[in-house]
Amino acid sequence: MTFDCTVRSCTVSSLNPLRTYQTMVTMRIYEEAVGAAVETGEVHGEMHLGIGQEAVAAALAAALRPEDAIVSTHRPHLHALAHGVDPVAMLAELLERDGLSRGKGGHMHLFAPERNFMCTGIVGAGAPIAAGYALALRGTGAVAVAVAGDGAMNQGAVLETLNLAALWNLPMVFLVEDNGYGISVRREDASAGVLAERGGSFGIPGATCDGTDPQAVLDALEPAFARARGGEGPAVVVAEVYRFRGHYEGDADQYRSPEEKASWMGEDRDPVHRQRALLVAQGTDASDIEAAETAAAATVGGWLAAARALPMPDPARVREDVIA
Ligand SMILES: Cc1ncc(C[n+]2csc(CCOP(=O)(O)OP(=O)(O)O)c2C)c(N)n1
Repeated sequence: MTFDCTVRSCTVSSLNPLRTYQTMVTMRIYEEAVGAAVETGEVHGEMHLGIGQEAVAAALAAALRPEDAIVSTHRPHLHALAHGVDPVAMLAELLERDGLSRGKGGHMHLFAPERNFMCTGIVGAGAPIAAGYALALRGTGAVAVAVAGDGAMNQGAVLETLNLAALWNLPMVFLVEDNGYGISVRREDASAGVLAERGGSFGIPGATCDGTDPQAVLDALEPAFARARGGEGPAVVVAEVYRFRGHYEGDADQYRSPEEKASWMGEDRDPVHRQRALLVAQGTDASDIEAAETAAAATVGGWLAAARALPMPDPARVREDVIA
């Protein structure tokens, strides 16, 4: 099964606002459902959700082609959905069932080789892996995306990969979701300079965009993807976002003030509400908006039921896929 983020079928650079809204609502409900499963004890262990970062994923869905590769982070679900990774198999994996990684990976080790998708919980480690994909894809017109948080941009692996990507002219896009924090550490206290300029001395161009607006993100991504597809090498795109939940589910989250949270999470800046407001301002029929919301909820409800119907991992298969 794949999640049809129909925003991907756009042939021009402007997103279909209603379809984009439905995609973003679907993504939010998906993450909320996973959060609820953590709360009820259905899921154990750390869980990092992408709630608040839906606009980036929706734009990514529009920019990506099926043959592209993407290596995500410890906050991977929305990027996986954007690249058409099977939403039921992923949910099953998150629910500790026989899912995408046969129950052996969990939420930070999602692998969908048929979609050229994977993620890693080692901060910054996705960049060199994405460079490997890019090396394999070089000359084909396909692109490898390395997703990073603002915190990851200070990791040696990312800085080394920026160098190699420029040196080897790799078709890569470094997509940085700058949510202002690496766990509890503010970007200002950890990062020197401007993140979009990190590749500057290697000759890599960078752009910063409003990560709460899917069209703004796509406007920044498109030239980066076009450059990489055209054999001109890598680019950096930084999307300024806010994570609405703690770093992980259960995080006491006392390092962010109520005022700061309110300034990002109010209806005027919440990406999902913003997209809805855009539809209203454009005169979209209220019944069409409601239909999109109903369809999103029904879709995720169906996925949840399908995932919960899958078996628990078979202990007899525990040694499969393990290489010593
Ligand atoms: C190499 C490494 N160091 C530390 C950690 C622990 N850790 C997990 S997430 C995280 C913060 C990452 O921040 P950022 O890259 O900004 O991503 P965000 O969580 O904000 O999405 C850290 C330090 C890790 N997983 N890997």
